[in-house]
This record gives sequence, C-alpha cells and structure tokens, in this order.
Amino acid sequence: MSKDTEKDIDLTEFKDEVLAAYPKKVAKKRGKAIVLNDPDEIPLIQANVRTIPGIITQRGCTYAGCKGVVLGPTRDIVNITHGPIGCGFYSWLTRRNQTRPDEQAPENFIPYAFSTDMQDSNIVFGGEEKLKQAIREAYELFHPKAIAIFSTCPVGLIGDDVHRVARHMTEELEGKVNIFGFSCEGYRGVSQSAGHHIANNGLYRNLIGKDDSVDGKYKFRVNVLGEYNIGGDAFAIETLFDKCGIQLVATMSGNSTKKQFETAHTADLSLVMCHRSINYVAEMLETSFGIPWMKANFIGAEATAKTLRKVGKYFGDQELIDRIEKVIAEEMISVKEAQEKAKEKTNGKLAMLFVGGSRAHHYQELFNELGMKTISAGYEFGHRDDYEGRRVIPTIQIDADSRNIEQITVYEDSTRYKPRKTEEELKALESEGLEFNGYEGMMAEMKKGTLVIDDLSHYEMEKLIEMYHPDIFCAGIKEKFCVQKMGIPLKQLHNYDYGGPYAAFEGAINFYKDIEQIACCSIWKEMKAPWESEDIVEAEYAY
Ligand code: CFM
Repeated sequence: MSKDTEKDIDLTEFKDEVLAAYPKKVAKKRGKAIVLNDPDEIPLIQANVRTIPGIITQRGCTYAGCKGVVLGPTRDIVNITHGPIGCGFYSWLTRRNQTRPDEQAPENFIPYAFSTDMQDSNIVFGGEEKLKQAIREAYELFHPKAIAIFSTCPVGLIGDDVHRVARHMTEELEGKVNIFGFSCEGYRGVSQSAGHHIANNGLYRNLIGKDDSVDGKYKFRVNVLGEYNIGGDAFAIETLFDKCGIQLVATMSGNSTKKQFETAHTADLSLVMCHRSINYVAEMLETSFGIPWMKANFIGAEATAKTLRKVGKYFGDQELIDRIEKVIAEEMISVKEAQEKAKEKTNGKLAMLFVGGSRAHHYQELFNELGMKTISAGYEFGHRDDYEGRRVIPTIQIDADSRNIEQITVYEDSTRYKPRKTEEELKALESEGLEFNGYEGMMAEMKKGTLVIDDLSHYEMEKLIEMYHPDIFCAGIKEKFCVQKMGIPLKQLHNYDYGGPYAAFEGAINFYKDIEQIACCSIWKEMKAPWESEDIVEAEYAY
C-alpha cells in the first residue's frame, strides 16, 4: 500500500536520451511521435505515418489487418490467401480468435489455412488460374456460403486481378456462393490499419444488408463492432448480454457468421469496442440505415458496468435498466473479492502497454482496478483520433499513403433507412451523458506527465525498460522474449498468451489473477543473461 504515496516518476528525460542516439533526420521524425501527456491540453502526436526504414517496428502489414484481423475470425466464410504459403501460414490462428459452431451455422473453417501456395512460375506467368482452381476445390470440398480472397504483396506486384477472378467464379458456380476479393496487398498502407479500412469497405459492399430477417429472443437489439473473440472475449460478452436480456445481432467479427454481417442492419444500436479497426462500418450503418453508434468498452469491470448502463439508458426501458442493475450488482460481488485479493500485491506497480490500435488504451482500465499505474503507452498503428479523440479528424492531414486506400461513399438506403432515434431524442440522451459517434481517445484518460509513444521502436522499448523498470510490459510475441530476457515479465495483449477471456466481469477476474501471478513474481529478478557475468560468451550451433 505504501507505494500509493510514492511521488510520480519523472519521465521527461526519456525523449532527449532516445533521440540523441538517432541520426538527425530520424530524431526529428521520431520526436513527433513521443509526447508527454496532458489530459487537459491534449498534445498533438504524429501517428499513422510510415515507419522509418531500418527501425524495428512492432507493426504488421495491410494483408494482416484485412484477412487476419477483420475477416479472419468469421467461422463460415472460406478465406483464401492468394499468395505464397508463408502469408497464409503465419497469419493462421496465432491470434487465438475462437469459434463455436451452432445449428444455424455448423461450419467451422477456422482450423483450416486456405492458400493458393503461389510458386515461382505463378509469379512469372500469373496466378489467376491457380486462384480459380483453389476456389473450385474449396467449393467442391466444403460448399461454403461465401468465399473471400485476400491479396498478398506479390499479387499486387504482378497484377493478378482478384476481383475479376471473383466475378468469373461467381458466374461459373452459378451464383451459388458469394465470392469477393480484397486488394489488401501487404504494402498497400503503412500498417495493418489500411487493411482494416479495406476490409470494412468489402464487408459493406458484399455482405451487410443482404438479409432483412429479424431473429432473436430479445427486443433490445445491438451489434458489437470491433470485438474479435480473442481468448473467448466475445463469448463472455454474449453470456453477459444474455443475462441482461440484450440481443446480440452481429459481432464483428469474433465467432461471426455470414448471416450476422448480412443482418447487422436490423440492430438498433452499434457498440464499438475497437474504434480503430471498425469505425468505418459503424459510420456506414448509421448513414445507410440510421443506426447510431456509441463507443463501448468491456475491458475492465467498471467499464463493463458503464457500457451496460449506457445501453440501458439508450433503450430507456425500465425493466431492462433494472435487470442490468441487478446483473451488475450480482457480478460485482466476485469482482470486488478478486480485485481486493490481487490488489494486495499489485497495488502501486508500474505497467507499460504497447499494443495495436485500441488495447493499449482499454487495458489501462484493468490496471487501474488493480491499483497499478500505466506510466507509458502507445499504439502500433492507431491514428491521431485514437490518441487525441475524434474531434481532431478534420485536422488530420491526408497523405499519399492514406490516399492509396479507397474511400467509399455511402448513401441512405432508399427503402430501409430508418433513424432509430429522432434528433431530439438523441439530444436528450446526450444531455444525460451519452455520447454518440464519439471517441475521446487514449490521452484524455492518461495522467499528466505519462509518456505516449506511437509506433514504438525496439530500441525505444529497451530504453524504456532500462530507464524506468516497469513491473510488467504488455506487447506481443515479437517483443516477449527480448523483454523477458531483460528481467521484466511480458504479457501478450494480442493473443493473451494462453489466457482469457479478459472481457466483461468474468474476464476482469481472470485478468486480476493472471497479472497478480505475472507481475508479482520474484523469479524475474533471477533472469541474468550470460554476458552480464562473463566477459566472453561462447556457444556452439546445434543442428
Ligand atoms: Fe482492434 Fe484488435 Fe487492437 Fe486491432 Fe490487432 Fe488484435 Fe491489437 Mo493484435 S482489431 S486494433 S489489428 S483491438 S490483432 S484484436 S490485439 S494489434 S490492439
């Protein structure tokens, strides 16, 4: 408990120290991506720009964002990677997005890695025929409802037209299967964020709004957007909704089905978990069909309760509100118990989070609940709005890399556009504290003087650890073992290592337990690299 009173750490030296080691031009550029936060006067941060060649970045590629992140977690669409086998293999399942087939959609293609396995000759003479053959084969073997094609770098370089192949095969298979392609070549954007945008456009064009049927037992119908069921998070949210009597129409895209995408426009509210990866679909659903969206967060018990209350308020039904309050009260008993227990050890400990485009923000909630301090955080590929809030969107400079990504214009649906709330109703709800179509970003919720760093480089990561010795560092597999060799435990916040779910109340309890074990374990002090005690370290190759 004593650490609570400890004065805050001074993080001002980091930037100068790190920039001093870079060449002048690099230092100038990186300097704009390293800022000391002030929640009252949010500083401008450089984000979503190219990584400087030679710097070891945490980022992934555009194909990863489109196939791996957004479409990948769907269970009844065959996702074919058009490209060399490595792209398909290394984007296969390591993210731990889970699926649970049911009677409505018994298919489960998640355990398969579909790839055209392009060879040298395909690169020289073209791969379209091989792609057609792969689609025929997939159709004959699985008879899926839909087949999606994802372009990898070489596909764009040699000029294979995946969209033409999709049209050709739709005709050949007489329209029995919905086939569509994505121009999501790895190099197309500066990170996986471009892939999210391309995937959102494709979802809108090829799936959303295709089926008007209204299913489900509850009348309060919501979508959860930007939730990918890593470690079972979406299952935890679904169970919670069930207890509250809220109908989950579509989850995008954890454990989702083609039908969920097609009927998403029948929901009355969209809850946006990961703003970065899916805000485009949230906006499209609003523009085309009149469904408002709200930022939600199911990471953290308090955040979960807050989100549920927002849903209750939105629908304004007393019975629903009462049920939600009852569920919160019940769940909070075991949450508080687990929290108190973990907090005995975790209180006052320091965390650093460098993940993706939303979790570096969301997980600070859970660390707060554990009494821990997040002294530094950043996204790999977030945009300025994910840091500074959506109000900065009009001021973001559009560069050549962003222009490379198609912007689709969306119109009101001529027959199905139906505003779920009138302007007055929305205003009234806003005056009661609900915020529509908004996201305040990470910086508004971080303390003054904390370090916010975009697209953290490996060198900067090592410096952070050397200078400030956090008790836990959160990142991904590329960082994990380097950090642990420095004697600091690393929790993977992409795939959760072997853990999860971490969403909703049950997830919060899991997280408290896991963090108490990881961050409060004395074994890390024993981690010593051989070169720390010996002048010369020799080793032999083991073949
Ligand atoms: Fe959204 Fe994600 Fe994330 Fe993301 Fe990702 Fe991910 Fe992530 Mo890894 S969609 S931005 S591209 S919350 S895969 S489930 S964990 S980097 S913070």
